[in-house]
Parts: sequence; C-alpha cells; structure tokens
Amino acid sequence: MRTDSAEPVRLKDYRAPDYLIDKVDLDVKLHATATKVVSRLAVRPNPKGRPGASLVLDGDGLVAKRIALDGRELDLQRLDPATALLTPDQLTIIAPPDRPFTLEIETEIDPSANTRLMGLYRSGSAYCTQCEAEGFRRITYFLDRPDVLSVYTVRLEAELAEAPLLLSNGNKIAEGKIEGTSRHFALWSDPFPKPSYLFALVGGDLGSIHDEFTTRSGRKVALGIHVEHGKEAFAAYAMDALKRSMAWDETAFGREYDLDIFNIVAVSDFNMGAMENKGLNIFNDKYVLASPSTATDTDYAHIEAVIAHEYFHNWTGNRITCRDWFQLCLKEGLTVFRDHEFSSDMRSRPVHRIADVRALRAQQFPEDAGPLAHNVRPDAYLEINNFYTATIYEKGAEIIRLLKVLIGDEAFRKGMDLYFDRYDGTAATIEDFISCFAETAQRDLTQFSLWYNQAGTPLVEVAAAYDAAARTFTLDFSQSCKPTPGQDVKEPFVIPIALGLVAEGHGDLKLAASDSDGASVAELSRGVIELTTAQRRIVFTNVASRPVPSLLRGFSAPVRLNYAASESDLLTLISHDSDSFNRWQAAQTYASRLLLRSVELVRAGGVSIRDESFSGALRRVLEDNADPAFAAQVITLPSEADIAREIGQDVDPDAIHVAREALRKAIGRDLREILLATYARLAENAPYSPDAAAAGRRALRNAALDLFVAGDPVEGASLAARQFESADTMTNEIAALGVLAHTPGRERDAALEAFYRAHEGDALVIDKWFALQAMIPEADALNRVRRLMAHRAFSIANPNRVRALIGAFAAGNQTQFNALDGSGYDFITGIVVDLDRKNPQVAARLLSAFKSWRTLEAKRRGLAEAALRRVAGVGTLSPDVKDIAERSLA
Ligand code: 0A1
Ligand code: ZN
Repeated sequence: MRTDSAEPVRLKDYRAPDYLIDKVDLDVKLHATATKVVSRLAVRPNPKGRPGASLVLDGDGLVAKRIALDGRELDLQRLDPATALLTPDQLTIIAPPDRPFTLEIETEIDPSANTRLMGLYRSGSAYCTQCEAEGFRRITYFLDRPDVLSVYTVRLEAELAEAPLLLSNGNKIAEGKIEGTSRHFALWSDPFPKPSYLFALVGGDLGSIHDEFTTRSGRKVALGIHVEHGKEAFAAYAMDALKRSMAWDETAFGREYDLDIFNIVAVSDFNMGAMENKGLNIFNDKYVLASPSTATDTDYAHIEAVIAHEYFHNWTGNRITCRDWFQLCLKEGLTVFRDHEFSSDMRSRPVHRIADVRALRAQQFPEDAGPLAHNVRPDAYLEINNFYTATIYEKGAEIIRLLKVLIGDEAFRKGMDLYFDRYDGTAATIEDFISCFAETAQRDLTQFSLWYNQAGTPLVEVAAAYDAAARTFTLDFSQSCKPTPGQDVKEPFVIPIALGLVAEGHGDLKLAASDSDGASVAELSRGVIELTTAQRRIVFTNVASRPVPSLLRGFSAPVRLNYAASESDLLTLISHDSDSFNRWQAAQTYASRLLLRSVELVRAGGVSIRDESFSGALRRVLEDNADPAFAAQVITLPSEADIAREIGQDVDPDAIHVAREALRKAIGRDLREILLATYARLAENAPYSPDAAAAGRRALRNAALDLFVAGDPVEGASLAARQFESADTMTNEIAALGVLAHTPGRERDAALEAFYRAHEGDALVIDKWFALQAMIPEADALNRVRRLMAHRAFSIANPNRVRALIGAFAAGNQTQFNALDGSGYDFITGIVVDLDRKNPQVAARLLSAFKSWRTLEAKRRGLAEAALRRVAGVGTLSPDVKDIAERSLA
C-alpha cells in the first residue's frame, strides 16, 4: 500500500506520457488467494514524449514473478539497477529500446485479502474488479493513467464449478473447457482503445437475465444482467431502465451502442454506486435489485438514474475519455447532466428539478462553503479518490445546464455533436469540450470557463424598486463569492438569471427592459438576464403596477440568491408562479425565514413562531389538486441540515431541531383536516407500478402522514401502525416505520422487531432498518448504533452496511452526531481510524461528514476540531484519510 506523504499532483505539471501501450494481452488465472496475471504489452515511444526517457510503470503492492523485455527474461533475484528497478509500487525500465517493443510481466495477487475493494477482489464468492481511478496498478504494472489508450484481449481461466461465468470487456471471441482438467476459459476482445481504469473482469457463479436491444442502425445487442442466484427477478426493472436508456441516448444525443454485448454485474461489496467499464458495467447491487416489497420509489428512481448514468458513460467517458484526472468532470459532470435529462424525460421535469436542486444544496453547497471546497476542475490533488465529490459530479452537471441556458438548445446540441465527432477515440480536456460550444454558439466562453476554475458558490443579491409614476421596475443585481482554500479573490462569473415578473392578476408580464445605460437586454427574449460583472441594473419599462419578481427560475445557475421578497410576495409566488420550481422555492424560502427567526427565539429561551398564512398557502397547494409529486415537495419542510446551511455560522443543531419540530407541529395542527383527507384520497387502489405518477401519489400521501403525525402524535401513530401492518410496498412500509421510530415506547420496539423479522436475510432492506434507527434524534441514538454494530447483519467490511448505519448517523442525525458532549464526533473519528486500515476510501468519505464543522457554535466547533486533530495525529493514516483530515483542518 502506498503510504507516501507525497507531493500533490498538479494540473500545470501535466506531461504527455513518454511511452504508449497500443495492445494489452492479459492472461488471468483466477484463484482465491493466488491469482496469476500475465500481461503482454505492446509498447512504443510516444512521439510527443521525451526521447530516451525511462519507462516508469505504476504498481500498488504488487508481487512480480517474471518480467521479460522483447522475450529476454530479467533476473528478478539480481536485478541490475542499470537495467531495471522494481518495487511493489513501481517498475522502471531504465533505457528501453527507442522502437516498439514488448514487455511481459507476471504478477501474483491475493483477491481474498483485498479489503480496499480496488483492483481484483472478491464479493461473496465472485471475483470482480474496480480499476477507477488507480486500481489497475493493483493487478499489474502499467502506465495507469487515462491518456494511455490500449486495445485489450483478455483470457480468463478458472475452475468451472467456482466460476462458470467469466466476463470481461468487449465481445467474447472464444470459450471452452480445458481438456483433462476441471477448468475452463473465456477469451474476450475489446476493439475500442481504452484507458486501464475502464478494464474489468468478473468470474463467479451468478444468476442471469437476458434481453436484446436493436440499435437504430440495426445492430443487435445481447444484454445480460448478472446477480446472486435467486435474485434474477429483482433485476427486471434495471433491464427495463437499460433498454430505455439505450433508446433515449439515440434520440436525445444521437448516440448508439457500439458492441454486440452489454453486461451488468451486481455485487454486494462496492465502494461507490457503479462503474462504467467498457461493455461490462459493475454495480453496487443496491442500484440493480428492486421489487415492490423491497425497494422504495426512491430506490427505483435511483436504479433508473444509475443504470442510465453508467450506460451514458459509454460515449461520455469511454469513447471520449479524460486526458488526466483533473478533467474528471469532463466525464462525470457531463454524464450526470445526461442522466438528469433522461430522468426528467422519464418522469416529471419540474419535480425532478426540485429533487436535483435539493440534492445539490444538501451535498455540494456545504462542500463549496467549507474547507474541502475545490474547483469543478481541481488544479491539485493528493489523493484522486477524494475527488469523486458532489462538486465534480453535481456542480459539474449544473454548469453544463447553465451553458445550455446561455447558448440555447440548438447551439448546445450542435456543440455536443461536434464534441462527439471531433474527440471520439481521444482523451480530452475541458478546454476541448468548451471549444466546441464556443464554435457552434459563435461566442467567447472564456468567462464561462471560470465556473470550472473558481470554487465557491456565488451569492447573487437583488434589490427591487417600483416607480409608479415612471411605470418602471428596477432590479439591481450584484454578485460576490467568498474566498475558498487557496483562492482569495474571485473574478465575476457569468450567471444566467431566468426570471419573470408576476403581475397583480397573477399572469406573467411581457418583459421589456433596458440596461442602466439604456441599452436593450437582448437575452431577455429568452426570459433570461446575464450577469457578467459585479453589478448590473435592469430597468423594466411599461410596468403598470408593482409586480412580484420571480428570480432564478428553474434554478438557472448554481448560486445562492438573496432577495428580500416580502412575505406576501412569497405567498403570491407559492400560489401563482408559472414556474413550478419557483413555487416550490417560495415555499422553502418562506419556511426558512420562519425557521431562522424561530431558531433565534429558541436559543434566547423563547418559543418558536406560528404563522397561519404559511399553513394557508400549503393548504391551497393541497386543495389545488396539483401534481401529487410536486405537492409532496412543497409540503416537505427544509431539512435540519438545510436550515443549518442557511444559518451558516454559530449553528446550534438542537435549537434547529426544536424550531423545525415546532413548525411541523403547528402545520400539522392547522392542516389536520386536509392532511387526513389527502391521506384518505390517495389510498392505494391500483396494482403496484413504480412509475412517476404512482410514486408521486405515495410520496404525497406519506408526506401528509408525516405532517399529520406532527400535529396529532396519538392518532398519527395509529394511522402509521395500520399502514405499517397492511403495507404491501416498501415505500409505504418504511414511511410508516419511520413515523413509528420517532415515538419512543413499546410499539416502536415491536415494529422494529417485526420489520427485521420480515426482511431478515435481505441485506439491502436491513440497510434501511439500520439507517432509520441511526437517524432517530434521541440521546440514545449513539448507543443504539453501537449495539447495531454488533448485530449479526452488520459488517464493517461492507461499504453499504457502513454507509447505512454509521454514515446515516453522521450525515442524517444532526442533533446526535453533533451531541454537546462530543460523543458523536469521537465515535465517528474512532471508526474512521479503524476502518482506514481496511478500506481507506470508505473511511475518508465518512470523515468528510465534518465538512461543515467550522459553522458550528463555539463549543461544538472546539470538540469537532479536537476530534479531527486526533485523526490527523495518527501516524499510520492512508493518504485518503490524511488528505481529508488535513484539508478539513487547514
Ligand atoms: N465512474 C463511476 C464512479 C466510480 C468512481 C470510483 C470508483 O472507485 C473508486 C468506483 C466508481 C461513476 O461515475 O459511476
Ligand atoms: Zn459517472
């Protein structure tokens, strides 16, 4: 394992590789503890590299058994340092031929001992790989960097009984028994040159479902999804999502699949969500397996999105890959953008937008506002695994959406076509990508590229003034962005603000406006104004009466907006804005304001605020018979973490909890009748369907239940108990259990016990049971989590279990993670240090729960800092955890 306290890798130091590897022939003999890998590399000097340079191959904890250069064996016992240098982490050929040559390397690896789940490892009895970002070097010595593209042929061999299924990238070109043995082999060939991080293999005894997709040009593609035996039926929805993804990419982006086979394998031990290996996606089984009685509607939506995401990578990531890891957002931001578009087309676009923005604010905004802030394209990293972040993924997607708003749909689509055309088969950069849109839009995108190179969330402040005599309405915009680590001063961003003016009669005004200098505002024809400077004044003309501005419609840019809308303006927007996103936003803003004032009062020893107008506005939304999924979003209050983020400093999580519970209770009481009526009206009356409409009805019904319980805990609990007992979908079952879990007493214990007994043996369902208990906002929560860690269903070696129980406590239980005695911090840092020895990636991710520690009030801040310092002081940390600990404290 690398323990180097290495220098950071810097974007500005990028150099083309000195050698290229055109062909890789791998021969892998699978064995539980001694897998043999023979790799034959066709190497040649890179014309763009340094002539005569040594060839330096990456390794990570490798044991080399044999090395031969152009057929000549090196004596590994007595290596001549003038010829080659060999360590577990590097193989250097000092003076390779200055012509094409072959290098043959044999390594032996122990997949059963691989607890980091990087490289070749075992999940259950299966063998699988994870090579992004730098896992291939744990299999064999290689130029393990994304700008070295090679054509792979892979021969896999295993005991037939142990691994009847042998998969790798590309198409299968041969297979057979090995005469006179109990072994067999499969030969795979992938014609598309790819970087090593996209290599994959799987060997095991798995169940499969098969289907077929015919591309628009008539290519028949055999589709396979491979899962644990007995779980085949649970993969049907994933298969359906895959076929829809393949069809959608053809119509939405003109992209067709390019091999004869597409395989997905679900494994239960996986560090992340899934991986887009060419033709052989490997998935965390959480994003494949679903049935109505085991998966919630949210799970179904995630499966659809992740299946699409990995499939879309075939073009954005695989056919066009990244030149270096600094360009990670080139594939990730773009692919998230594409999967968001897909889900919006499959479901309700406005509701999807609300969910995406909620997620962005919950995950990315705190990152951008804290010590771990980094550019969407970072310029340095110590450990690349720590950069699979919400900033690279979610903000990366937002910027592409913003680009589309700036240049319009047509230039955007043409720019994408140009990008696919021009960069197919290459390892590209963000500059390459942006240049395509600059060309199709005929626009200088230099300022736009600041979104990639400046961290932090811009703040847009707006002041409004209406002049009745002049019939003008003036909006004064200003933008600013706080310093982030290493970036004290920020240049102004280009920020498209989609907007409308809602008139008294509640329709949108036709917009006519000029700049402060009288110039017309061209982009207004698209309903947008662009901020490009620190300040801008827009004067709307011919405005008969004071309008209500609806700003940042659809969340047209990833910024924080500060506009002191009056409460009555917000109420107007909640009821009448033509932009659904802003109807929802107005409700959130209104609730946040109430909550922020309440938190102050609670901290001063007072009671929280009641506001019947807000309840009234929510009642109208419920009465309106709006889209249930939308109504569910509107009546769901900002989370405790959302409120903490709004407060931004001197945060007291206990006061937030009290204030939010009080508001829920008040709304629950005010809306008792309509909540009950909504709950009754939306009772399940048709066979289960995971589609968006049915899911929306369940979402609203459960959101209504949640508020109703807050107002009437006794009757609410009995409704929830009935729902729990009769539920035939996991969505309804877990929603009811969530309600019951928040009320101490025997019923709670019985319900938790009943749930466990009903789902014992289904690890993914038991994860919900773990998470739900970890998030109970009671002083006993930490003890409960500790007890559950000893439960037979828990395993610290499995990332899903760790995230479900420990991750949910750290990220989803604001009051107890931030307990005033520091016990939550000590618990998490203790786990991080222990887990680091097994799985540094998962440990580092868990530690990033501290990303907002500086916003806490003084006592907690001190405790959190002390806990982080104890981690940073441990001498044996992995680079992953060390990096997060040190950056968090910097
Ligand atoms: N490229 C994958 C995410 C991924 C990244 C790293 C991994 O291991 C360290 C695994 C998966 C995606 O975007 O889906
Ligand atoms: Zn991805």
